[in-house]
Amino acid sequence: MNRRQSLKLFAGAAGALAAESLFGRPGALAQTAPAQPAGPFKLPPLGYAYEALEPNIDAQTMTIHHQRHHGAFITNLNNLIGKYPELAASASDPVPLLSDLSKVPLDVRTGVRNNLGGHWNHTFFWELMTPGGAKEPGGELKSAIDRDFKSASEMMEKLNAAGLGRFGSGWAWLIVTKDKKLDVVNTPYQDTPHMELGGKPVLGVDVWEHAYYLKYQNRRGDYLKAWWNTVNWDRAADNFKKAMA
Ligand code: MN3
Repeated sequence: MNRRQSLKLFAGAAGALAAESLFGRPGALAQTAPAQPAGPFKLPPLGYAYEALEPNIDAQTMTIHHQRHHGAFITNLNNLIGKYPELAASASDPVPLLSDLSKVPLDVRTGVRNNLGGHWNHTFFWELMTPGGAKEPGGELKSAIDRDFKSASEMMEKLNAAGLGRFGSGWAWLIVTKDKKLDVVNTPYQDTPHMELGGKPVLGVDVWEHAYYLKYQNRRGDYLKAWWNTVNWDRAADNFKKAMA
């Protein structure tokens, strides 16, 4: 073995050790991912690899966020069906129930709000991100952003401010309001814009600490800036079109 080969071998061993310290042992995270629970609610696939959004969002954060956090909403929803069987109808489309939570019996309403909201929010969020997407909005969405915010960069600053301004856990959104204008809002916990606001989301970003803490720690603003590099503007344009229909 020459020096170059031995250095390579060493780098590989160090990498394996680093992975081991992060995950306990190599592959442990995948092996201990919670089993898919039985029931109508399913964890939707990401549509890209856990590392695909690096360096903006790291693979470990994506893995835990998708498998554990989103996975927990799925488990909880399938468990809630025992107490509230009508909930099964929301597996194919959660929006009607999210838009009118008063239909949900009081003893399960908070559970439905948090878990169905969380399921909807995260599904929306995964689909809104992509590796190597367009860098800015186009078409009708761009015209509407220019009309309601002057420019995409002003809208992005407002959305960053809404994310930073959400005390504790929640989400920041670009929505189409009931009067078909674009607006930036934030919501607490797993509330969706369909709830009290009656808004239809075009963009949404998770500002719970679990979405960024491993890489950014307390620097939520840095996470928000980096997050824009992951936005799937084609998906945002589709969201806008549906919201305006
Ligand atoms: Mn989350």
